[in-house]
Amino acid sequence: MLPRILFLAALLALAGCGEDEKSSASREGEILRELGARGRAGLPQEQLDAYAATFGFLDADENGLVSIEEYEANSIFGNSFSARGVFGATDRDASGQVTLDEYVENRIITDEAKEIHQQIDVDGSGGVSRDELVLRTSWSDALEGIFVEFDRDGDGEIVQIEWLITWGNWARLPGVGLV
Ligand SMILES: [Ca+2]
Ligand SMILES: [Ca+2]
Ligand SMILES: [Ca+2]
Repeated sequence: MLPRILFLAALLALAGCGEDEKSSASREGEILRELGARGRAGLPQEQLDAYAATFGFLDADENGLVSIEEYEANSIFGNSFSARGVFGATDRDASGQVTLDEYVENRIITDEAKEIHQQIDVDGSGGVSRDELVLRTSWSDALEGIFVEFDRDGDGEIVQIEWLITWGNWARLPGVGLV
């Protein structure tokens, strides 16, 4: 029953019409949960505490916010293009500062998404193919519509950054309930 529902929802989304926020969010939530997402509910308190502790380390001047300068100085990415990319993706309201909530939310979503991407990429190519996605899910008709939403450059492999973009957008939709 579920694949049929997902297929119809996928067609609606691709057509870009008739997509009310609530039914759309539950569709994306179903997809992420089928892929194995558990979100905040799947994490022990110690992990959430560890994320908060890392935030405290990044926030060198202890003003409760992480600036790009603090992030570049203290994150594993250093002063790099990657650092600015990750910082921008974490700073959801584009205020130029990352709050504790933004930081923890981003770690919950991206750590889980990376782990699941790695699990699904069974041949270790660095990308998820259609065949690998079939192995993981019960999708049949719905698979193609979902695959193309992840494979943003259309080359037939979902590399980690493509996975994180679509996953991150969906996981944060109101009503999905993962963060
Ligand atoms: Ca600070
Ligand atoms: Ca692969
Ligand atoms: Ca791709």
